[in-house]
Amino acid sequence: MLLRIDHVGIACHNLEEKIEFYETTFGLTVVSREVNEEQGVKEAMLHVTDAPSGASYVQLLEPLHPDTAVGKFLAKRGEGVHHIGYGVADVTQALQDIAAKGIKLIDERPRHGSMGASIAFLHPKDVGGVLTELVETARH
Ligand code: CMX
Ligand code: CO
Repeated sequence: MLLRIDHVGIACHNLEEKIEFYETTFGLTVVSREVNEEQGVKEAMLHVTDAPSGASYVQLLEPLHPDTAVGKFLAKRGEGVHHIGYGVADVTQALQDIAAKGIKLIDERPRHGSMGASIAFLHPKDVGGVLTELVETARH
């Protein structure tokens, strides 16, 4: 079901500062910057590598307001790894298969994610404390 690690989502207070850190420390390149109002974030995708099943990224996330998923996370836990995003071929099918195993879904249906992807989250309580995102990359 899982094709690759699509991205690791990292919560931060200052997106521009963290982008510069990842660029200068690791030589990563920003390939996309977006504001996603629905998810309550300002975010950047930094390309790490390509693989036969698709690319992998670091996703840097700054909250738009304190009362958002990432804003609450920062207040409670501080900066750090917020979620893991796995690539899947068909996010709707994957959600159905995972729900059938009794795992709690945050999203019953896919939402709009970075770079035109369809995304959906699984609840961390049913995934050993890991907020898990499924990502179906946009077709070109
Ligand atoms: N990883 C692991 N556990 C997390 C978590 C995270 N990122 N965020 C919250 N939790 C845990 C909390 O620690 C808390 O656990 P306890 O009950 O044991 O204290 C519990 O989940 C509830 O936390 P909360 O602060 O009350 O937050 P909410 O229940 O309001 O929301 C969650 C938690 C996961 C449902 C919410 O963050 C969510 O819907 N996330 C999905 C959307 C998202 O994260 N969008 C931003 C990224 C967008 C993108 O990747 O493109
Ligand atoms: Co993500």
